[in-house]
Amino acid sequence: MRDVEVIVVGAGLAGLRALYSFREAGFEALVLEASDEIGGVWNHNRYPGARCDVESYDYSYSFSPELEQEWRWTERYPTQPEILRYINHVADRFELRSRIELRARVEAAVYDEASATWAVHVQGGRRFRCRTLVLCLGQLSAPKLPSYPGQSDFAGETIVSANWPKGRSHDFTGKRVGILGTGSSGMQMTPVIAQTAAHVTVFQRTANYSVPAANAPLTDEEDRQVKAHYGERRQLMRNSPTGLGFLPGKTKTLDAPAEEREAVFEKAYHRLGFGFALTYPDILLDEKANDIATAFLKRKIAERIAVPELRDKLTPSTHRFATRRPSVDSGYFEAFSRPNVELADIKAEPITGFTADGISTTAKHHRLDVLIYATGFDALTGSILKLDIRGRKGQPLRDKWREGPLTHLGVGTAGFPNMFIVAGPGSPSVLSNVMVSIEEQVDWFVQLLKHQRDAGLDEVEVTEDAERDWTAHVQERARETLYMTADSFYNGGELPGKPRVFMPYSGGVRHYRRLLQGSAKDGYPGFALRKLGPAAKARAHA
Ligand code: N01
Repeated sequence: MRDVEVIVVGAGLAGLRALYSFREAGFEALVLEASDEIGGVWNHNRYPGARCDVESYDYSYSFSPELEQEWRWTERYPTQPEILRYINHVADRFELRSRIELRARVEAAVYDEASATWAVHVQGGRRFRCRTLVLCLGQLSAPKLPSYPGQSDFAGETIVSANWPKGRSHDFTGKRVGILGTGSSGMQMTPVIAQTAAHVTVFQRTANYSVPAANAPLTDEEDRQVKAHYGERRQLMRNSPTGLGFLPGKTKTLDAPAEEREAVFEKAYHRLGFGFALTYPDILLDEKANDIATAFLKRKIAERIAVPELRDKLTPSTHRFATRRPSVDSGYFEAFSRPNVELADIKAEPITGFTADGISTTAKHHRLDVLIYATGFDALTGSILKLDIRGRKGQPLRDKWREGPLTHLGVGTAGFPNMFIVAGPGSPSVLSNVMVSIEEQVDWFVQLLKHQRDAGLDEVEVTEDAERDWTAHVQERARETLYMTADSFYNGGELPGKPRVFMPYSGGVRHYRRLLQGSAKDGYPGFALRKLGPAAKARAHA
């Protein structure tokens, strides 16, 4: 059993930021990472075309002005390899690697009430003991796969996009490739794979909204401009609802004259990516407002589809714009003009079975050499509940969250003292530029741990009253929006049997930050702060 003050689980963007900040505050922190490389989802999602749909300058750490000035992003939207290079640069630049244990898959964490410490069990038998456990497991990092009858009969190459085999070439020359799933991952990889593959079949269950990325190389002049005003840019991001730096317009959609609205939409569509959803403040709040934005986007999507018979099939019809996560794509709809790209509409013509050489639907048999699952994730709770986490009296977190996640401020849950979650359920997480959310929360945790250290407290634990109220508040805020009108990974709708509750906090990063800061200022209401007796202290140090 090795003793460490703070154990951080996961060496992705959140884990590295946590390690850096805890270390700077004088805590002895150690990161345990299951993989043989750092980077989290950016290490695993090596699929062709993988890139972030948040702009490079904003999808980066703000804690070091020197780092901001030194690093030179090359494109407006960064590719997966570039983000992974950035993450590795940060690890080297701030000498983080000596405090990261790779190939250390945490299987379980058990709270010991007598000593107020966590025992952390790593695959292979190693054990650690820590006072504080920080989960940086990623919000979209537990891949989910479908289970069609006979699926394992397929004898070709099978690839999971979220776990792209390291070193697997992106060249599919001569191959017939099937892509199952049309979320951001499927939409990003389709045009790229189509460039080399002999044939691509895209299996679509639900057509998805997308705004074109308007990606481009970043010029030296742009770089100088951003770096000259980086501080202001960060301030704008932190004070915008989503952390993307876009402020919603003040005029309501229906109050704007139709011509003006069209011009505003047109401009946003060609430049803002996700910002399109914020052109008017009520697009996600009011059905009539949403109808107008949705109609505009449907029209735009149809214009991008050259094959008339495909327009209806590829244009979303089952949900409103932005009630599920839209994509920001580079040439997805245009790819269907290529003679080697085919759409299999598996809602209209469902899959009937898998064979050694492909997938059959009610319409035809699709012969495939390679099948790529781009079928998404068990979002927000999947990565946490994969671990066997046991709190007071041995209560499994899986039992406690059976009806959905319960947290106070998204940072912790009652019965699991000294355990904190970064970018998890109950926080803005997937509804925000997650870099802003990560940094906000990590800084707050550091402040809390310093308070704990200075006051000689052994336990910090969310109270049941606070988590009941916060969880109700998260639902209440979601009910003010249109988010619950569709099944999505925001509300458990992505997985059969998952509790259908809204998981992220939709109140925006700015409001969320005020709540966190208010909590610290007021002495952490909603948290029980305890000193245990000398016996517990002795046990912790035994
Ligand atoms: O996953 P998704 P994703 N049979 O859940 C389909 C982030 N991300 O990996 O809609 C057939 O969006 C499913 O169909 P349906 C980003 O937040 C970011 O694409 O459920 N199909 C859907 O089409 C993104 O939103 C970047 O009917 C099945 C697809 O698989 C999130 O990750 C890049 C199926 C899953 O779409 C997830 O994106 C990539 C089944 N049984 C991803 N089950 C960035 O740019 C599921 N599907 C940062």
